Amino acid sequence: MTVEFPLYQMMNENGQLVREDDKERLTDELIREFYYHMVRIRTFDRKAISLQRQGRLGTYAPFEGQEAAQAGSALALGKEDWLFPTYRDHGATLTYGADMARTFLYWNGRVEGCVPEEGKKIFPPAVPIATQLPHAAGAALAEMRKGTKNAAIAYFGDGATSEGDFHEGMNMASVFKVPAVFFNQNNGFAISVPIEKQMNSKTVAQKSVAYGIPGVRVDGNDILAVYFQTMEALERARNGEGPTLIEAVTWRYGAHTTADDPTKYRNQSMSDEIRQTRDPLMRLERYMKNGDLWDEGWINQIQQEITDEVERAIKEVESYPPPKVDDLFDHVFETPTWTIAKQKEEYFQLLRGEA
Ligand SMILES: Cc1ncc(C[n+]2csc(CCOP(=O)(O)OP(=O)(O)O)c2C)c(N)n1
Ligand SMILES: [Mg+2]
Repeated sequence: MTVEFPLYQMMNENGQLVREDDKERLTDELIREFYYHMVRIRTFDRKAISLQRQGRLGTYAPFEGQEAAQAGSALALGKEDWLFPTYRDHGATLTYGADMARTFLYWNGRVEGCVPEEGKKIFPPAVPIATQLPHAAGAALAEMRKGTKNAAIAYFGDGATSEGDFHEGMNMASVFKVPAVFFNQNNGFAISVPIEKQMNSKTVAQKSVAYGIPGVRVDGNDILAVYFQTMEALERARNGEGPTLIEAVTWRYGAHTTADDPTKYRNQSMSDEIRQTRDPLMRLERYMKNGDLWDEGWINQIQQEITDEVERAIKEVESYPPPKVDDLFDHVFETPTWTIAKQKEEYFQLLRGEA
């Protein structure tokens, strides 16, 4: 049986609107906001790789190529919504208001990197694949029971859809009709495993059928499509219509992490080709140029502001007090279990030279 989930686009590769009517939904201000955030997160991402290469940051998971999927979806969120990211979603968390210095600290293994800005409901990145989906379903259920209009969004990759937690989260959310958005970034790979070797379904979006919820397949490099589809999913969530599965079809240009070499499992010429034709920033640039919105002065100004912001964040990170050994043990549970308490005691004995 085939279930068709056509790719939804608002803006084609040449930066032209697919349906002229959509022009009414757009303002120059919104377009500039999209562009600003994509430049900002791309600048962050490139800097993180450079710092890792210089030994100033730990292993890092780049997201270049996925900026439209991340910024577009995060900009659709309301201020009181919950965001459950993975290790590759700093573009989304930064756009949603995560602190940049703390985001760098996360990649230096610092517990401070898991603490969101006051009032921001951003969870620490989930590294165990798909575990954040049941968390998001639970947070959404809690908001529903409290009678708020807040929703939860969970980010996850194509590989995550083969995990039990994906199905458990989707099932729970659909049965209880919770206000959740399951935002999948299909970048074609789970580390070195291409999607065709990982699942038998043609699309991620069609998995929504099994749970009786709306599913949409959007061009994840088209920020307009991502933003408006996420907005609609959030509206359904807030109106009591339950969860939505969004598949944003995208591509990561670089390695899975800085510890990976993608040339071992794929032909990188595909990345070069996508960069030429479907790059999310390039596409919006073409749209802006077509509509006379492109202003070199403004571009240089935001690039300078962003570079300064990134440099300030790095300065802050590098003058941070050193980590405490206690941090290794203290935040696993609210009250440590006896096993953790014992491990901590033994480790301190070792450090004192008593063990
Ligand atoms: C439960 C679990 N199994 C395996 C891993 C190792 N692992 C880390 S990332 C990854 C691939 C995930 O791919 P995908 O969900 O497509 O996300 P992407 O990395 O492409 O953003 C795997 C298998 C893990 N972190 N957690
Ligand atoms: Mg993937």
